[in-house]
Amino acid sequence: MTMKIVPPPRPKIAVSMQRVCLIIPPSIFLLDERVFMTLGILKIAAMLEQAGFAVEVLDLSGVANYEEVVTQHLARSRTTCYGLTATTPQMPAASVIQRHIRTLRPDARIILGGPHVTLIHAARRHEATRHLRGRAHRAWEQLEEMFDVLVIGDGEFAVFHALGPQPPKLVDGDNPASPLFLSSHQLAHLPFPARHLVDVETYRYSIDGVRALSMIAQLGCPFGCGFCGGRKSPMLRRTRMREAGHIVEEMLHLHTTYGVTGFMLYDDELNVNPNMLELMRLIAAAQRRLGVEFRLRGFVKAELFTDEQAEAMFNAGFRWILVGFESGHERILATIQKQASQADNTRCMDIAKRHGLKVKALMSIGHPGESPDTVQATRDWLLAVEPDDFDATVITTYPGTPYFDEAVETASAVWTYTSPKTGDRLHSLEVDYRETVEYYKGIPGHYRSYVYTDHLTGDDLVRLRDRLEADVRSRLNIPFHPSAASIRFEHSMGQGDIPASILRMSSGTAVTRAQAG
Ligand code: B12
Repeated sequence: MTMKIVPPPRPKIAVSMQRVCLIIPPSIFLLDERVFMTLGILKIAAMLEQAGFAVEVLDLSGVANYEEVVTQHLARSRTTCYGLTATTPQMPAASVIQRHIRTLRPDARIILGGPHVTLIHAARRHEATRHLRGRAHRAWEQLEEMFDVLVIGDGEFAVFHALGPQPPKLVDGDNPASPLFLSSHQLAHLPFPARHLVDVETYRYSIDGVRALSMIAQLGCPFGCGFCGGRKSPMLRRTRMREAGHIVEEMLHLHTTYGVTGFMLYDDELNVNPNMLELMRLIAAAQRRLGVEFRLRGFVKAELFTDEQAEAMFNAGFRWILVGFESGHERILATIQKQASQADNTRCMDIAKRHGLKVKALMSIGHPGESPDTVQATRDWLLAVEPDDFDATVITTYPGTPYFDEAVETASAVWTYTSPKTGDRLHSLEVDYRETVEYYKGIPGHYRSYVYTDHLTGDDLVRLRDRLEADVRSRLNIPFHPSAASIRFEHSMGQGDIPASILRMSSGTAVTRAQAG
């Protein structure tokens, strides 16, 4: 099947920069950083390439001496514009990179886009509606000091405004009324992420032994879970769907370009898409045409899951699904605003098993009202439904989550969220995102909790999490994930160029391994 991809209209605004270096900061807290590439910034790269820009991508994922790489690059490159992407836990590394650019290239323009800046803005906007000037305002002002332009929300069109001769401090792609906010229709006509600008071979992920690459097929999740970022950010909340044919086209592109037959679909919830069954049918049909078998993995929402969906997913090549059940306790499920009851969750497990789909259950503790009893209930539920794999994390109250946005300061640097459903409380510590790497799913044994409840301290939560994981794994015979396999690059700083595993350029100027010193 070949579907004609209509290029989006070229942006009609004047740009003053023609060379752009896009930077992916490292995520030192992850077990292995070269598992899933950062697709958002590669979508920006694809738009810029299509518009004729010279684009470099500096992929610092897994690069231990990333500061040296940045300084080496700054010493040699003629680029005068740098675009960084960052989630909240990447901000400390992004801050270090920003400082190096500012010091060595005082005239360069530095742009920040991605989830962190988008969510800080959403949190600040919400504070303003509550007539507050609190921690989100403070975090926003820090970002304004550090960066020349802040791009929030969808970046595909917004980036061209950030590159204009006199860019505004804020380019807002997070407003559905703005032409910068993507519609479903536009989404299906944009270029695929410029994966050729990162070293795809160094990203290693497999599904049932089959090498896989990740994709984003749709955007946005309409639900209001208390722990989830972006419930007040249209970019992350409004669903935007690509046509099924366009998604399959991307799979075929990955199959022919990189030889993969595995696909991890990173959409928040595949079954909020009303056309999900059609998508599954098209994926199955594409395999029949090619005479190959695909293996897929993706997320579903428990209470929306049906036998029909499960059957269609199996026929499309899914053997695994991931489900954010979060808790085995009814009151916690209500507090979270998960919309799924324990019965829904159990039913979802049954459906998956009936259709040969293995389930990875995603669980979290540290919700408002969490207590030894509720953690025990989560353990008991897991043992009762017997998922094929699971993880359990301690929750983090990032900006832009209801747990952050709706909290009030109850002691110095302590913020308390009270559930509107149950009145249960969650306390969190104020964090300086420039300095503190705060994450909830990292290397087991390296957790630190920034939250506590009226019943459990932060240390209790970490201890109970560790015990829950060890107990359930041993009883269900689910091994711990191997941890020694991660790739860390230590780029040797000699006379040579930065290797292609770290730096790539558009227009056929990619540095090859052979050229690299
Ligand atoms: C896939 C995914 C992962 C994958 C891969 C991450 C990766 N390397 O990309 C894995 C499993 C590794 C992962 C891990 C984590 N994730 Co995650 N993840 C996602 C998910 C589901 C999709 C990301 C995506 O590709 N989105 C689609 C692209 C198009 O969007 P985008 O990246 O935001 O990029 C757009 C704009 O932001 C903007 N933009 C981005 N960068 C730039 C740069 C410039 C210069 C410009 C102009 C614009 C721009 O333009 C892009 C195109 O529109 C999102 C939720 C979501 N639906 O977005 C969560 C999400 C990004 N993850 C989240 C979290 C919390 C985490 C973890 C911290 C969890 C943990 N371990 O503790 C880690 C952190 C990982 C890291 N490297 O920092 C949060 C981020 C919250 C925050 N405050 O930053 C999100 C938003 C989920 C949520 N709703 O809460 N994650």
